[in-house]
Amino acid sequence: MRGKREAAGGRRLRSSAARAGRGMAEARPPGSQGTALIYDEDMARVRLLWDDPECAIEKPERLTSTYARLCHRGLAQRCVRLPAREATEEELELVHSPEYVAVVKGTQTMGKEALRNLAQKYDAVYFHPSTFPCARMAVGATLQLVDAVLTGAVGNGMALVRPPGHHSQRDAANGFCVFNNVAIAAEHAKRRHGLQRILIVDWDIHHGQGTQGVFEDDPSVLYFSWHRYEHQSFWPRLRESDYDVVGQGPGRGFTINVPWNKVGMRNADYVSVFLHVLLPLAIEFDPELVLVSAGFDSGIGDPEGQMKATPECFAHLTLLLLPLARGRLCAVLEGGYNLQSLAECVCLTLQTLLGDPVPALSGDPTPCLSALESIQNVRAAHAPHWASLRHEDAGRVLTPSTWRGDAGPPLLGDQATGATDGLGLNCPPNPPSAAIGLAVPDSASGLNLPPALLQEKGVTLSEEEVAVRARLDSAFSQDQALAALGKLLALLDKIQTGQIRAGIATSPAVSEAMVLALHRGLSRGAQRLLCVTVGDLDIPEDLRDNGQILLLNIGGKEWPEAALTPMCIGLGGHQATEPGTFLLALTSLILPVAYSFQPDLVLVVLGPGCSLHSLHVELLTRLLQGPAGGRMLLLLPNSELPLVEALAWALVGRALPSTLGPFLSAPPKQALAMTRLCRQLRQDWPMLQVSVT
Ligand code: X5A
Ligand code: ZN
Repeated sequence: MRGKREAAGGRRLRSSAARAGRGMAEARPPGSQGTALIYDEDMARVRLLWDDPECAIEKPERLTSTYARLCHRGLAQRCVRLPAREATEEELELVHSPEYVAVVKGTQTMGKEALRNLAQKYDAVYFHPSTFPCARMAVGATLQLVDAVLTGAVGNGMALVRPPGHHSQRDAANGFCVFNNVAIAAEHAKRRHGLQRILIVDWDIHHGQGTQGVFEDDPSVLYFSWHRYEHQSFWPRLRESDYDVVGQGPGRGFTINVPWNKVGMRNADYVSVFLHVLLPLAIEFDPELVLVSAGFDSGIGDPEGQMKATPECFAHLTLLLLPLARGRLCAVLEGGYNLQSLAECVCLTLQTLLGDPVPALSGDPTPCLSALESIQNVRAAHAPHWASLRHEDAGRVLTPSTWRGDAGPPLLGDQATGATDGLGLNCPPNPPSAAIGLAVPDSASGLNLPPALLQEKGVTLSEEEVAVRARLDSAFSQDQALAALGKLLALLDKIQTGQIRAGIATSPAVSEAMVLALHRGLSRGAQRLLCVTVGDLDIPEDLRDNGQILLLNIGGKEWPEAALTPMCIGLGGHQATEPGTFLLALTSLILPVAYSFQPDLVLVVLGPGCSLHSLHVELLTRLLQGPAGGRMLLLLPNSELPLVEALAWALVGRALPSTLGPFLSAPPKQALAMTRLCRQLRQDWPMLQVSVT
């Protein structure tokens, strides 16, 4: 990618300078960032005036019923409410031609027949006398959101808009879209805010061919889209939606297309694509802003998408994007036509932006063959352009990229009605138990901690637990160590009984405390316990391979290969904690294994010799909240008190203090070892799969 990066304007240099003092955005006091919500019922005015079954699904209730659900859940009330505004014609012309803007402007005074005739010049479009003001407001709302995030007024946010935007092109309306809200916002961020790297994540189930076209030769905008494709038989049926279309000229490598060649894709398919395709490239790209073309026709029950990803999947997708760009994420509504599913998916997305814990991801964690085929193909297509994929022997492409005759007809008919009965869409997900528990020495009182933190006083230890005293090092006081253990176990109990969702504990004897916590966790009913250790920490034989504890060590002493089992995985050696190697391990191994295991509790333990960068400890903490639905206990040595502060904020969803860049690739030797390890483990942990072979 080096050549491209330089072509994008020496951004490495400038972006690190920007990091040193970023002005307004940097001045935001920690913890005061909010989540913006932009909604204006004026955008519900545009509606179809004639009979057209294709366009009838894009109706005003999409907006009003979604907003009603956000209010009902109390989510809208927790957001910073920003007014929408109508974009200026100059702003529209950041992407669209003046001639096209004039055409749309002219619809304000047209009668029904003239509107209908104009609509026929485009594919899947309708016009209404309020189309122009509404579409201008959809753009303006998106710009308001981007301005608020880029000036640091808020940390992230969502704009509920109509009409949608991602199919719209310089000179054409298309697929219900009039002006390209997100593309205009990206141009605005470049021109008005001087941004050099913007990531657009288009998780709508249709290909945003409009957005792709605007940025196809632009290396400053990385455009990612997945879409129902079915070998080019699904609308808009374009050759340019396939995985081998990667951008043009200086923009080669900056367009990522993931075609879904079958319907019925599930949570595991979506999360796999994020872990194995989007995240490695996005981390390497190191965006300054993330724009999400947030269409929810990719959610379960949607009549267009016919996919099966549940609403909580969108919480996980959001969680996975939040570490990028210091959390500067703007989600902008695109499609979504099952009113219940749409509203529920929006709730889960907004909840995650607000920092609430994500509910556990349901369903079999095995990606389907068709998804794996797409993953393999898109990784192969992008390997020449991105260092983070280059070490792979992903050279082979499996299926021809164009229309395949044997693909069979798309799934339509009864299943296409989008019934959501019995999908649990009516019952709200478990309300998050907001509390975070803390078990630290009294000397920690000077820390700047988030509010509503529960300070643990401790429990009396059982005799068995007191017996651990025998193992305690005599370098510190026994009373001190026992007090710490008592607090730790009390915290663990509260997590397991659901009184709190996560906790942080320190101990003068981390290794002993960890063993005790593992025993206690199992005895209190944990079925699957994921224990991620960083640094030199050992586990007694009786806790290895007991079928309930999955042990994953990062940066400890290297184990002989024979000591590796699916339940005892070592990424040994100090190299494992170096930035490039760690980030590769996180997306390609740690998270796939964790999501495959579906733990009911995650224990993260930092050993005494932990050399992982504190930013990466924070990152690990945030992302490992995904697999266990937020149930996590962090265990640190007493000497790591400053980290306690950062991790407490990480648990309540505060943005990372800096970006993950500049990108360093893992040394070839480490990358190769990782690939080998993943291959060894992928029979047991299905989310590690990146190919069908
Ligand atoms: C924004 C969006 C879909 C158009 C489908 C036309 N458009 N058949 O989801
Ligand atoms: Zn769509």
